[in-house]
Amino acid sequence: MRSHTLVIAAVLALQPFGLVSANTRQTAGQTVQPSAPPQVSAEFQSEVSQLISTGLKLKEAVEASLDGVSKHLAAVFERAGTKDPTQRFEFRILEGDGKTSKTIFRRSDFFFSFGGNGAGRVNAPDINGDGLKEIVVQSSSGGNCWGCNPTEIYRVSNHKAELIAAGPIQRIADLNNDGIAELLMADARWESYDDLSHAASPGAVMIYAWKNGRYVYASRDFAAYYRAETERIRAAIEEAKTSVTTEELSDEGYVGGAIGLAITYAHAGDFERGITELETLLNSNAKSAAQKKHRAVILQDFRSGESATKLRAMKYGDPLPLG
Ligand SMILES: [Ca+2]
Ligand SMILES: [Ca+2]
Repeated sequence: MRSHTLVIAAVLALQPFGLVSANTRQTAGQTVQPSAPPQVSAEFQSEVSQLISTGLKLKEAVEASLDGVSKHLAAVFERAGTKDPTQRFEFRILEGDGKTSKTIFRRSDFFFSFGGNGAGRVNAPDINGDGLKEIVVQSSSGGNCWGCNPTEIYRVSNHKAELIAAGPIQRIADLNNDGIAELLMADARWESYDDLSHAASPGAVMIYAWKNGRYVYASRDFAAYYRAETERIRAAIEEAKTSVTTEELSDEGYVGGAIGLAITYAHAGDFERGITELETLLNSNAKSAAQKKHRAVILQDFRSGESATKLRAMKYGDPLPLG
Protein backbone atom coordinates (compact mmCIF):
# COMPACT_ATOMS: atom_id res chain seq x y z
CA MET A 1 0.00 0.00 0.00
CA ARG A 2 2.84 2.33 0.84
CA SER A 3 4.53 1.97 -2.54
CA HIS A 4 1.17 2.54 -4.23
CA THR A 5 0.76 5.85 -2.38
CA LEU A 6 4.30 6.87 -3.29
CA VAL A 7 3.79 6.21 -6.99
CA ILE A 8 0.60 8.25 -7.02
CA ALA A 9 2.39 11.09 -5.26
CA ALA A 10 5.05 10.90 -7.98
CA VAL A 11 2.38 10.98 -10.68
CA LEU A 12 0.78 14.06 -9.18
CA ALA A 13 4.15 15.76 -8.84
CA LEU A 14 5.14 14.95 -12.40
CA GLN A 15 5.03 18.29 -14.14
CA PRO A 16 7.63 18.37 -16.90
CA PHE A 17 9.60 21.61 -17.04
CA GLY A 18 7.78 23.08 -14.06
CA LEU A 19 5.07 24.78 -16.03
CA VAL A 20 2.35 26.55 -14.12
CA SER A 21 -1.18 25.29 -13.73
CA ALA A 22 -3.82 25.41 -16.40
CA ASN A 23 -5.60 28.57 -17.38
CA THR A 24 -9.24 27.81 -16.90
CA ARG A 25 -11.75 29.59 -19.05
CA GLN A 26 -14.70 28.71 -16.88
CA THR A 27 -15.44 25.73 -14.74
CA ALA A 28 -18.99 24.45 -14.98
CA GLY A 29 -18.37 21.15 -13.23
CA GLN A 30 -17.83 20.61 -9.57
CA THR A 31 -14.95 18.44 -8.40
CA VAL A 32 -15.17 16.81 -5.01
CA GLN A 33 -11.85 15.73 -3.56
CA PRO A 34 -11.44 12.30 -1.96
CA SER A 35 -11.20 13.64 1.59
CA ALA A 36 -14.98 14.14 1.69
CA PRO A 37 -17.11 11.29 0.27
CA PRO A 38 -18.46 12.68 -3.01
CA GLN A 39 -22.18 13.31 -3.11
CA VAL A 40 -24.07 12.55 -6.29
CA SER A 41 -27.50 13.67 -7.49
CA ALA A 42 -30.50 11.38 -7.02
CA GLU A 43 -30.61 10.07 -10.59
CA PHE A 44 -27.06 8.67 -10.28
CA GLN A 45 -27.47 7.11 -6.85
CA SER A 46 -28.79 3.66 -7.77
CA GLU A 47 -26.07 3.05 -10.41
CA VAL A 48 -23.35 4.29 -8.04
CA SER A 49 -24.70 2.15 -5.16
CA GLN A 50 -24.77 -0.88 -7.43
CA LEU A 51 -21.10 -0.27 -8.39
CA ILE A 52 -20.12 0.23 -4.75
CA SER A 53 -21.76 -3.12 -3.94
CA THR A 54 -19.31 -4.78 -6.38
CA GLY A 55 -16.32 -3.47 -4.39
CA LEU A 56 -15.72 -0.09 -6.03
CA LYS A 57 -15.17 2.98 -3.89
CA LEU A 58 -16.25 6.37 -5.26
CA LYS A 59 -13.25 8.70 -5.06
CA GLU A 60 -14.10 11.71 -7.20
CA ALA A 61 -17.20 12.92 -9.02
CA VAL A 62 -17.99 15.70 -11.48
CA GLU A 63 -21.54 16.44 -12.63
CA ALA A 64 -22.32 18.35 -15.80
CA SER A 65 -24.48 18.19 -18.87
CA LEU A 66 -21.75 17.28 -21.30
CA ASP A 67 -23.93 17.27 -24.43
CA GLY A 68 -26.28 20.06 -23.32
CA VAL A 69 -29.18 17.56 -23.25
CA SER A 70 -28.71 14.84 -20.60
CA LYS A 71 -27.07 15.04 -17.20
CA HIS A 72 -23.75 13.26 -16.74
CA LEU A 73 -21.66 12.07 -13.87
CA ALA A 74 -17.95 11.55 -14.51
CA ALA A 75 -16.57 9.47 -11.70
CA VAL A 76 -13.32 7.92 -10.51
CA PHE A 77 -13.62 4.70 -8.53
CA GLU A 78 -10.98 2.66 -6.74
CA ARG A 79 -11.28 -1.10 -6.52
CA ALA A 80 -10.08 -2.04 -3.06
CA GLY A 81 -7.91 -5.11 -2.71
CA THR A 82 -7.50 -5.97 -6.39
CA LYS A 83 -4.35 -7.89 -7.25
CA ASP A 84 -4.24 -6.68 -10.83
CA PRO A 85 -2.71 -3.16 -10.78
CA THR A 86 -4.22 -2.33 -14.19
CA GLN A 87 -7.71 -2.80 -12.66
CA ARG A 88 -7.12 -0.71 -9.56
CA PHE A 89 -8.91 2.44 -10.71
CA GLU A 90 -11.94 2.89 -12.89
CA PHE A 91 -13.05 5.98 -14.78
CA ARG A 92 -16.72 6.02 -15.70
CA ILE A 93 -19.17 8.34 -17.37
CA LEU A 94 -22.82 7.87 -16.38
CA GLU A 95 -25.70 9.38 -18.31
CA GLY A 96 -28.96 10.21 -16.56
CA ASP A 97 -32.50 10.54 -17.88
CA GLY A 98 -33.76 12.68 -14.97
CA LYS A 99 -34.79 9.65 -12.88
CA THR A 100 -32.12 7.02 -13.23
CA SER A 101 -28.81 6.55 -15.04
CA LYS A 102 -26.50 4.05 -16.65
CA THR A 103 -22.78 3.80 -17.45
CA ILE A 104 -22.00 4.82 -21.03
CA PHE A 105 -18.21 4.58 -20.71
CA ARG A 106 -15.73 2.82 -18.49
CA ARG A 107 -11.98 2.37 -18.52
CA SER A 108 -9.73 0.71 -15.94
CA ASP A 109 -6.12 1.54 -15.25
CA PHE A 110 -3.54 1.89 -12.51
CA PHE A 111 -4.75 5.37 -11.55
CA PHE A 112 -7.21 8.11 -12.48
CA SER A 113 -7.89 11.52 -10.99
CA PHE A 114 -9.62 14.73 -11.99
CA GLY A 115 -7.27 16.73 -9.80
CA GLY A 116 -3.84 15.52 -10.95
CA ASN A 117 -1.75 17.97 -12.92
CA GLY A 118 -2.60 21.45 -14.05
CA ALA A 119 -4.50 20.17 -17.07
CA GLY A 120 -6.60 17.88 -14.89
CA ARG A 121 -7.97 20.76 -12.88
CA VAL A 122 -9.94 21.98 -15.88
CA ASN A 123 -13.24 20.15 -15.81
CA ALA A 124 -16.38 20.36 -17.92
CA PRO A 125 -15.72 23.61 -19.75
CA ASP A 126 -16.12 23.64 -23.52
CA ILE A 127 -12.40 23.55 -24.25
CA ASN A 128 -12.49 23.33 -28.03
CA GLY A 129 -15.50 25.50 -28.82
CA ASP A 130 -17.58 22.69 -30.37
CA GLY A 131 -20.56 23.35 -28.06
CA LEU A 132 -19.95 20.19 -26.00
CA LYS A 133 -18.35 20.19 -22.56
CA GLU A 134 -15.23 18.09 -22.05
CA ILE A 135 -14.12 15.91 -19.17
CA VAL A 136 -10.38 16.02 -18.47
CA VAL A 137 -8.93 13.12 -16.51
CA GLN A 138 -5.37 12.36 -15.48
CA SER A 139 -4.49 8.70 -15.95
CA SER A 140 -1.45 6.65 -15.14
CA SER A 141 -0.17 3.25 -16.14
CA GLY A 142 2.06 3.31 -13.05
CA GLY A 143 5.40 4.42 -14.48
CA ASN A 144 7.29 7.54 -13.51
CA CYS A 145 7.64 9.07 -16.96
CA TRP A 146 6.00 11.83 -18.98
CA GLY A 147 4.54 9.51 -21.59
CA CYS A 148 3.08 6.94 -19.20
CA ASN A 149 0.95 9.46 -17.27
CA PRO A 150 -1.28 10.86 -19.99
CA THR A 151 -4.06 13.36 -19.55
CA GLU A 152 -7.17 12.24 -21.43
CA ILE A 153 -9.97 14.47 -22.75
CA TYR A 154 -13.42 13.06 -23.49
CA ARG A 155 -16.58 14.48 -24.97
CA VAL A 156 -20.05 12.93 -25.10
CA SER A 157 -22.62 13.09 -27.87
CA ASN A 158 -25.40 10.73 -28.95
CA HIS A 159 -24.99 8.79 -25.68
CA LYS A 160 -21.40 7.87 -26.56
CA ALA A 161 -18.14 9.03 -25.01
CA GLU A 162 -15.33 9.83 -27.40
CA LEU A 163 -11.65 10.27 -26.55
CA ILE A 164 -10.51 13.46 -28.34
CA ALA A 165 -7.05 13.91 -26.82
CA ALA A 166 -4.52 11.88 -24.85
CA GLY A 167 -0.93 12.56 -23.96
CA PRO A 168 1.37 14.38 -21.54
CA ILE A 169 -0.66 17.60 -21.62
CA GLN A 170 0.97 20.24 -19.45
CA ARG A 171 -1.45 23.05 -19.96
CA ILE A 172 -4.76 23.77 -21.64
CA ALA A 173 -4.72 27.44 -22.53
CA ASP A 174 -5.97 29.84 -25.18
CA LEU A 175 -2.65 31.11 -26.52
CA ASN A 176 -4.00 33.27 -29.35
CA ASN A 177 -7.11 34.67 -27.65
CA ASP A 178 -9.63 33.27 -30.12
CA GLY A 179 -11.73 31.79 -27.31
CA ILE A 180 -10.64 28.20 -28.08
CA ALA A 181 -8.02 26.55 -25.89
CA GLU A 182 -4.92 24.88 -27.27
CA LEU A 183 -3.23 21.81 -25.79
CA LEU A 184 0.38 22.26 -24.70
CA MET A 185 1.87 18.79 -24.85
CA ALA A 186 5.27 17.61 -23.67
CA ASP A 187 7.38 16.17 -26.47
CA ALA A 188 8.43 13.06 -24.56
CA ARG A 189 10.41 11.51 -27.40
CA TRP A 190 13.75 12.55 -25.92
CA GLU A 191 12.90 11.62 -22.36
CA SER A 192 15.93 9.71 -21.02
CA TYR A 193 17.80 10.45 -24.25
CA ASP A 194 21.37 9.21 -24.34
CA ASP A 195 21.41 8.22 -20.64
CA LEU A 196 20.91 11.81 -19.49
CA SER A 197 19.35 11.85 -16.02
CA HIS A 198 15.60 12.37 -15.90
CA ALA A 199 16.01 15.94 -14.63
CA ALA A 200 18.31 16.73 -17.57
CA SER A 201 16.10 15.06 -20.19
CA PRO A 202 15.57 17.37 -23.16
CA GLY A 203 12.07 18.77 -22.99
CA ALA A 204 10.03 20.76 -25.45
CA VAL A 205 6.40 21.71 -25.88
CA MET A 206 4.21 20.85 -28.88
CA ILE A 207 0.99 22.73 -29.50
CA TYR A 208 -2.14 21.03 -30.75
CA ALA A 209 -5.06 23.17 -31.94
CA TRP A 210 -8.66 22.16 -32.62
CA LYS A 211 -9.34 22.32 -36.36
CA ASN A 212 -12.12 20.69 -38.37
CA GLY A 213 -13.27 18.42 -35.57
CA ARG A 214 -9.96 17.20 -34.19
CA TYR A 215 -6.72 18.26 -32.53
CA VAL A 216 -3.91 18.77 -35.00
CA TYR A 217 -0.22 19.64 -34.65
CA ALA A 218 -0.06 23.41 -35.18
CA SER A 219 2.99 24.52 -33.18
CA ARG A 220 4.38 26.89 -35.80
CA ASP A 221 1.21 29.04 -35.60
CA PHE A 222 2.23 30.15 -32.11
CA ALA A 223 5.36 32.20 -32.72
CA ALA A 224 4.94 34.47 -29.67
CA TYR A 225 4.71 31.46 -27.38
CA TYR A 226 7.87 29.92 -28.85
CA ARG A 227 9.80 33.21 -28.61
CA ALA A 228 9.10 33.25 -24.87
CA GLU A 229 9.90 29.54 -24.62
CA THR A 230 13.32 29.89 -26.31
CA GLU A 231 14.14 32.82 -23.97
CA ARG A 232 13.23 30.68 -20.96
CA ILE A 233 15.36 27.75 -22.17
CA ARG A 234 18.31 30.05 -22.96
CA ALA A 235 18.20 31.36 -19.38
CA ALA A 236 18.18 27.77 -18.08
CA ILE A 237 21.17 26.92 -20.31
CA GLU A 238 23.10 29.95 -18.95
CA GLU A 239 22.37 28.70 -15.46
CA ALA A 240 23.45 25.11 -16.28
CA LYS A 241 26.66 26.41 -17.88
CA THR A 242 27.95 27.42 -14.45
CA SER A 243 27.88 23.75 -13.34
CA VAL A 244 30.15 22.47 -16.13
CA THR A 245 33.48 21.19 -14.81
CA THR A 246 35.95 18.52 -15.94
CA GLU A 247 33.68 15.92 -14.26
CA GLU A 248 32.25 13.87 -17.11
CA LEU A 249 28.52 14.25 -16.32
CA SER A 250 28.68 17.81 -15.00
CA ASP A 251 27.48 19.17 -18.35
CA GLU A 252 24.31 17.08 -18.68
CA GLY A 253 22.00 19.94 -17.67
CA TYR A 254 23.73 22.14 -20.24
CA VAL A 255 23.57 19.48 -22.96
CA GLY A 256 19.94 18.60 -22.15
CA GLY A 257 19.02 22.29 -22.31
CA ALA A 258 20.81 22.75 -25.65
CA ILE A 259 18.94 19.78 -27.13
CA GLY A 260 15.65 21.09 -25.71
CA LEU A 261 16.32 24.42 -27.41
CA ALA A 262 16.95 22.71 -30.75
CA ILE A 263 13.74 20.67 -30.47
CA THR A 264 11.82 23.82 -29.51
CA TYR A 265 13.08 25.64 -32.62
CA ALA A 266 12.04 22.68 -34.73
CA HIS A 267 8.51 22.83 -33.30
CA ALA A 268 8.42 26.58 -33.95
CA GLY A 269 9.01 25.69 -37.61
CA ASP A 270 12.76 26.41 -37.82
CA PHE A 271 14.60 23.09 -37.81
CA GLU A 272 17.77 24.61 -39.35
CA ARG A 273 18.00 27.33 -36.70
CA GLY A 274 17.66 24.64 -34.03
CA ILE A 275 20.58 22.66 -35.46
CA THR A 276 22.73 25.81 -35.76
CA GLU A 277 22.01 26.74 -32.14
CA LEU A 278 22.79 23.18 -31.04
CA GLU A 279 26.13 23.24 -32.90
CA THR A 280 27.09 26.56 -31.32
CA LEU A 281 26.18 25.44 -27.80
CA LEU A 282 27.68 21.94 -27.96
CA ASN A 283 30.88 23.24 -29.55
CA SER A 284 31.39 25.61 -26.59
CA ASN A 285 31.86 25.14 -22.87
CA ALA A 286 33.21 21.60 -22.99
CA LYS A 287 35.72 21.06 -20.19
CA SER A 288 37.04 17.62 -21.09
CA ALA A 289 37.84 15.39 -24.05
CA ALA A 290 35.12 12.97 -22.94
CA GLN A 291 32.51 15.75 -23.04
CA LYS A 292 33.66 16.80 -26.53
CA LYS A 293 33.45 13.25 -27.81
CA HIS A 294 30.00 12.70 -26.32
CA ARG A 295 28.68 15.94 -27.84
CA ALA A 296 30.02 15.06 -31.29
CA VAL A 297 27.86 11.91 -31.24
CA ILE A 298 24.79 13.95 -30.25
CA LEU A 299 25.43 16.50 -33.01
CA GLN A 300 25.69 13.73 -35.57
CA ASP A 301 22.39 12.29 -34.34
CA PHE A 302 20.61 15.65 -34.69
CA ARG A 303 22.18 16.53 -38.05
CA SER A 304 21.51 13.25 -39.80
CA GLY A 305 20.68 10.46 -37.39
CA GLU A 306 17.54 9.14 -35.76
CA SER A 307 16.85 12.41 -33.91
CA ALA A 308 16.96 14.37 -37.19
CA THR A 309 14.45 11.92 -38.66
CA LYS A 310 12.17 12.26 -35.63
CA LEU A 311 12.29 16.06 -35.75
CA ARG A 312 11.45 16.15 -39.44
CA ALA A 313 8.66 13.59 -38.99
CA MET A 314 6.35 16.12 -37.32
CA LYS A 315 4.12 17.60 -40.01
CA TYR A 316 1.90 20.65 -39.63
CA GLY A 317 -1.73 19.53 -39.48
CA ASP A 318 -1.03 15.95 -38.39
CA PRO A 319 -3.78 14.67 -36.08
CA LEU A 320 -2.93 14.11 -32.45
CA PRO A 321 -2.29 10.38 -31.96
CA LEU A 322 -4.83 8.94 -29.52
CA GLY A 323 -2.64 6.04 -28.39
CA1 LIG B 1 -16.13 21.08 -26.44
CA1 LIG C 1 -6.85 29.60 -29.18
